[in-house]
Amino acid sequence: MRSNRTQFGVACLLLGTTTAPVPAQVFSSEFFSDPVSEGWELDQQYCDPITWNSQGWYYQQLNIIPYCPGPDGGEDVYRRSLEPFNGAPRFFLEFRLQTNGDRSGIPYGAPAGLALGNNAGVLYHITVAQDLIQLFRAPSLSVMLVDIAPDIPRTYRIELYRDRYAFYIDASLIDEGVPEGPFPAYQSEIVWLGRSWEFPCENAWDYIRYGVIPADGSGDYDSDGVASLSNFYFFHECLSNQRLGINGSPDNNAGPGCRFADFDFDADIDLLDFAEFQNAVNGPRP
Ligand SMILES: [Ca+2]
Ligand SMILES: [Ca+2]
Ligand SMILES: [Ca+2]
Ligand SMILES: [Ca+2]
Repeated sequence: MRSNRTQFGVACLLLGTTTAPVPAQVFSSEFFSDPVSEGWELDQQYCDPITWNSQGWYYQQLNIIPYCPGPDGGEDVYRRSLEPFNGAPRFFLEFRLQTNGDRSGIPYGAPAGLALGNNAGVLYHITVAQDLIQLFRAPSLSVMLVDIAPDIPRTYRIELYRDRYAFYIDASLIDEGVPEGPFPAYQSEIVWLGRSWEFPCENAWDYIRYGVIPADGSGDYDSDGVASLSNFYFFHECLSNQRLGINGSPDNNAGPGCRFADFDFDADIDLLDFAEFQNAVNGPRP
């Protein structure tokens, strides 16, 4: 039988879960500094990749160096464990990337790639060339190839639910289906890389974000239970039409990554949504 003291502790714990802020449920790397400074583990670098940051982008210049060892030419590879998100009932990954790399590298995981995976064989592996995307999920499933127009950055997004996965490029649903298994689960991780194969390439990464999908129309991008000014960075990105591939402004579909900002559920993010976001941040008027 529990002591009164234990019961009191349990009651406090229960009360605490309803009133204390929830930790942020989203990891975001916006590349205002180098990947390691933003929390990534450097996996490996081959053949002297040239890398730099500029105005919130991370660049990888990967060359072909004849005397270089290894089959892969230049490489610049990072990883992170997804253990904190094990069992998340709704999980997203979104990244924004442009490369000038040739599509001939795609069978070899070049010129740019990002993979979610675990030991149980659940895999979402996106390889990006300047004009072609490959999505590979499992040996038993056909490889998906999507042509894209070159020379602009694209936004890639995976959404994972218990019984459904979806893959988006910018605002368009490209593929959906039944997941091969739960994800993230035991020993899941994310790996991303730049790699040159037959040709040199330059990759530019704007951001990599992942975590719990925020509630639609909540303004709460990081799912910590409150819409706050820290969420404004992401709201403004959805509102703005100043960046290629983001469809801000009235009557445009702002894409799945902006559903959290769409307070009136009409797919666009406009000044009406902004007014609602301000109300959410400031709280209800007296
Ligand atoms: Ca950025
Ligand atoms: Ca928040
Ligand atoms: Ca509207
Ligand atoms: Ca709207």
